[in-house]
Amino acid sequence: METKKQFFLECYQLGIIKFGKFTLKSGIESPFYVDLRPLASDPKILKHLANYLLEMLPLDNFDVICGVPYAALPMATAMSLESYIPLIIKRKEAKSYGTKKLIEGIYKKGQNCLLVEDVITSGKSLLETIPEIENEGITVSDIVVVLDRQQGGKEMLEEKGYNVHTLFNITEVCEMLSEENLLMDDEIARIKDFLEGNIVKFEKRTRKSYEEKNKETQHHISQKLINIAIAKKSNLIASADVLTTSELLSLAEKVGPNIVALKTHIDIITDFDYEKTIVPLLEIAKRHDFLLMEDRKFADIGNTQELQYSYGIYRISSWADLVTSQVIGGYAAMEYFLNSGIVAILGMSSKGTLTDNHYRNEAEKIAIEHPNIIGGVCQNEISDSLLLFTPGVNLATAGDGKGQQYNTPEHVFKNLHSDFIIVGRGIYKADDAEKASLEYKIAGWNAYLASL
Ligand code: 5BU
Repeated sequence: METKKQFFLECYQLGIIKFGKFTLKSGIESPFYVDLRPLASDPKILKHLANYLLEMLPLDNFDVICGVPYAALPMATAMSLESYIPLIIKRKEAKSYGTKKLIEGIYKKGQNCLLVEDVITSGKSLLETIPEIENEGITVSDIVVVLDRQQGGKEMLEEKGYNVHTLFNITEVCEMLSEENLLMDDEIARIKDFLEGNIVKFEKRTRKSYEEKNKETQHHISQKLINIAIAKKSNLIASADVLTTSELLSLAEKVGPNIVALKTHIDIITDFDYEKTIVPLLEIAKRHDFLLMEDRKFADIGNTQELQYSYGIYRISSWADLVTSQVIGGYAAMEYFLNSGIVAILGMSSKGTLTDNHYRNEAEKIAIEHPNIIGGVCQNEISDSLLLFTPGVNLATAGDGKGQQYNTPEHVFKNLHSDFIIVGRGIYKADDAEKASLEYKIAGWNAYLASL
């Protein structure tokens, strides 16, 4: 059984709430914008929503259900289908011909109506709708609302004697999104300010372009990577999580023209052989002009990491332009990756990751200070003195059923100021990996340009 939070996160994936700067009907500037209409386009979600709403209500009290037009109409319909409480329809404007009725459907005077609304703000539109129903001799005792923007509407209607039931409010929404690293602390602070009635300051957060980052970085690998990005108009790193040398080489050949780097987990290659795996891979990388990034995620003391980096069958230091490393071993443990640029793991994309705010901040301090570290992997915005690499990007799906949580290129470039997206299954599992890599390349580049 899914929790209310899981349900909300599914709804969120449909794009029902956006954060940024929005001018409301009233002219006021709001740090968030809600539109629940997309929920009606997902039948499973709409059905679940109807049941969540019905669960909160004393159903025996209602003879009819009515939705406030338009957004709540499909919700009210779904609730009627799930509960067998008959639906009546309220028009936005009375017909200018025929019956001139405002309320359509079968009802009798004296019946009690459950009113359904998608979002409640000041409560003004509900206050206009209620008399139109009551004028037909129907009473309204209860109002059920999907999302309360917490701007006084609920309290105002309760004072007038209506029972107002709300499924979510904006404070809960912020908490749920923050727990999932989907909302940054400064945005939450701005929303809190807004709800307290203060004028919200929208300082313009700007991001650095590749050219600006190139000028500032000292590390030759960052420069190389950025130069390839600019030349190819690509910020795509394909993650080659395949199991054989032939799959690896074939994927590299197909996606090569569209990527800045190929990310490997070299220890999953079952038939690894330096001569047959690495030598041809280096040739393909050179020919298509991309770098090799070994996602080894080192996590030991410096001495062990040094050995793991250069010895054993993989001899990573001899071929990887970039390596990923945890910074759990501390600053000194980062000294020994001399041939590669280090990408530090600051925050992870998996559900329930332990990389909380405190960990991320401490790890980021090391990443900023250490000359061998060129950037970080993170699901949050990080210092713009680092390059930000963001995995967990997929155009088609929100998760993999194994804890991976996906974002879109738009989100990671605009909100996190990412520099590079890392895409695995979105590309290597596609029927046509070459075509998919081109799609991600274009989507990533356009999202980068739009974020400037
Ligand atoms: P996917 O198929 O696009 O989900 O693959 C993502 C790749 O990025 C995969 O190789 C992971 O090991 C890697 N990854 C990640 O998904 N999330 C993280 O936080 C980190 C790495 Br760190």
